Amino acid sequence: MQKSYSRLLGIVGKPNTGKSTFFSASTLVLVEIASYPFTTIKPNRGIGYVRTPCVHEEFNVKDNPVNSLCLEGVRLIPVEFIDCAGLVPNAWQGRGLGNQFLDEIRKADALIHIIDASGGTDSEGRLCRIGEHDPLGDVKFLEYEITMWMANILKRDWPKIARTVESESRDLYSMLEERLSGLAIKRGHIFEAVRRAGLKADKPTAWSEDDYLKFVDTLRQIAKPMLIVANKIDIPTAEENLERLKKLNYLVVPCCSEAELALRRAAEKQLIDYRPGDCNFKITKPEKLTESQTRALETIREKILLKFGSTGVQDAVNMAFSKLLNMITVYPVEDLEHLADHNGRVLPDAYLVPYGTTARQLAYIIHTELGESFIYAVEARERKRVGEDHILKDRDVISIVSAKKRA
Ligand SMILES: Nc1nc2c(ncn2[C@@H]2O[C@H](COP(=O)(O)OP(=O)(O)OP(=O)(O)O)[C@@H](O)[C@H]2O)c(=O)[nH]1
Ligand SMILES: [Mg+2]
Repeated sequence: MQKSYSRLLGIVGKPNTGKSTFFSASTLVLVEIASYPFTTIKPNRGIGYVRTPCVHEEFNVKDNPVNSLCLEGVRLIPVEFIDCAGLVPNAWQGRGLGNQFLDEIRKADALIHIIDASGGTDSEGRLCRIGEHDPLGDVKFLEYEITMWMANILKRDWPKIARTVESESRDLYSMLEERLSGLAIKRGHIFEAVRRAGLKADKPTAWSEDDYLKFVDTLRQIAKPMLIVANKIDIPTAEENLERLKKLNYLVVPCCSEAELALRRAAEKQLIDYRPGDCNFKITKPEKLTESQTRALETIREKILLKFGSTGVQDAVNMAFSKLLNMITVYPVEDLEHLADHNGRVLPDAYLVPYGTTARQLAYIIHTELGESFIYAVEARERKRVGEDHILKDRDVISIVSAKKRA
């Protein structure tokens, strides 16, 4: 399986909303889960999967996955997750686990904000009467904390950067990219943030305090795109809040992390047939389940799967990749005839790449040498020869022809 994962997803939110439950359900890493705040104090890291229909059925071949898994037609591509400690108001100033928490999301490419949609935990994550807390406030709170944290990181150097841009005619984007490189923030993110905030990149000393904050807030939205998981959807008060959350400017996924965790664990023990994200499951070993386990599974089927179509965990992960990061799946192969690598393994790898990736860029992602010696590529579906600038489509199977005769 590949060692470096293309993207890191941060699982964030206030304490006690189900972040570790969501993480464990996605990765099957055993972590501490409990109904009080700050159960997690050190971040957990693990490997989960993006789910996509595998192309092997369409091409009518049997595959031998190497960098990913294929479960009966479902290709699971590994991605890395980080389960963060809970964040409380004014964390950016160091409250709670404050800056320590925030530092954990430095490397995250996208954020999954786990919300207790039932309104059963207050703004600090303490249990309260179900429905008492308004989860809409949790959205604004997290936006504010992350923006202020970023603004604070940059604040000390900002006056100097702004002056240098003007006095030495330096490029603001490059200077900021260098300063923010540890936060997985790229030049393109900065360029877009300045543009969207309607500011002038060559006159940063003229930016007001409000302009500066507007820029950082826009940069957060671009560089740390976020979706909302309306968790604990099994609790009756959650449904009304779900409808209200949907009116915000976010992708919102109804979710029951606890149900996904139960299903994944049962599937791991081969008690049920269930692939992450399935809309139903089949009990395979009824004799090994206790009466209460069977009842719990049937409740999940009836109250979650049949009602919402899935538990929501896998949908959230998939959406983070397809909608927040605009990523597609491509299958590079060496031997076009057999859709195989040089060891004869059919459709061995599935790569997640950003939409807009060209054939040559894919070659570089596979191997620098392959990128350098690229001649042309062949798209397997239509058996069409394509040039270096050809933009790849989702589920493309592509063979790269290079001067080095690799791939
Ligand atoms: N009803 C219900 N409870 C859930 C769900 N997901 C998690 N919980 C419960 O919520 C509580 C908190 O879960 P954790 O996963 O520890 O929450 P956390 O956000 O990681 O908490 P901290 O690490 O303290 O920030 C536990 O009692 C979980 O069993 C869900 O989908 N439905
Ligand atoms: Mg936790």
